[in-house]
Amino acid sequence: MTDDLPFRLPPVASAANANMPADVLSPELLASLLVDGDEELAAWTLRSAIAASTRAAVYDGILRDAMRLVGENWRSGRWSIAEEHLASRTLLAVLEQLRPATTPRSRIGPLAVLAGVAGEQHTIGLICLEQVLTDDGWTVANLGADLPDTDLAGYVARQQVMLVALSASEEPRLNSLTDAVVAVRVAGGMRPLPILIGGIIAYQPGVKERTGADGVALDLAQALAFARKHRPAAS
Ligand code: B12
Repeated sequence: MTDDLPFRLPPVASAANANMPADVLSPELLASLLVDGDEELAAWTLRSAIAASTRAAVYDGILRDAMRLVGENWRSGRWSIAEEHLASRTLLAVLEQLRPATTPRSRIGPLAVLAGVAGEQHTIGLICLEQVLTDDGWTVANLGADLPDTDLAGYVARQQVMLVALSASEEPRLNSLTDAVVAVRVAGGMRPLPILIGGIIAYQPGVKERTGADGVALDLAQALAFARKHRPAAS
């Protein structure tokens, strides 16, 4: 009997998804789906949540909370690195399924470059940001984890970049972050290139001043607001 289950199973007819209540998904349920490697059900529930809200709200909310639970269980020793890796791997596959459809608009929007600074391995937040900016009409080049500042600078110098978003987590990455900001400034030359910082390091007081960036975002909603504020007017 399905009533005994702690959650509802996906409807057989996909049209029924539109009627799914938004409160079906909890961070606990999502974390358990991810750690079980249940890509299909996790993707279905997240897709339904996005349909009932916005992508940024779902990623800033239930998705982040679910991964916080994964982190807490990992740190407390309840789950091992194996469980954390499976949850992260499943989430990466789910996010691939949830990618916004590519449209002609997404190829001609202003270019935003995203990167994890040298030494940084957390990439899930960057992928979430990539999708939110793509939905908002940006063309996004997500350069991924652990990008040396010289390579970032070379890319910025070669492309018509309109926004740079850099990510880092731990305090030891502060120097890499500052190096990356300086490298982007030099590569941008006379162009006023807005630089945004995100990731867990964004919670450190004074990180904007210490790195010389233009903005710091604690979540995707703030990142989107920064991107919109600095978006070049359509010519
Ligand atoms: C998954 C994970 C990993 C995976 C990452 C896999 C991957 N491909 O990304 C792996 C195993 C690689 C990893 C490694 C490590 N991790 Co880790 N990890 C996590 C975990 C469990 C989830 C992170 C995540 O993806 N969350 C989901 C996303 C959606 O949420 P988010 O990261 O919070 O991002 C939100 C915002 O910050 C923002 N955002 C995120 N990125 C960006 C970027 C930009 C530019 C902008 C604008 C916004 C933005 O949008 C998101 C949505 O709101 C967290 C636990 C936690 N509390 O978050 C620990 C955590 C981040 N890790 C931590 C640590 C300590 C490590 C290691 C040092 C562990 C170790 N001893 O090796 C290494 C460091 C590796 C490195 N050199 O970078 C600590 C960091 C503590 C700190 N900052 O002081 C945490 C908090 C765990 C903990 N409680 O201790 N980790």
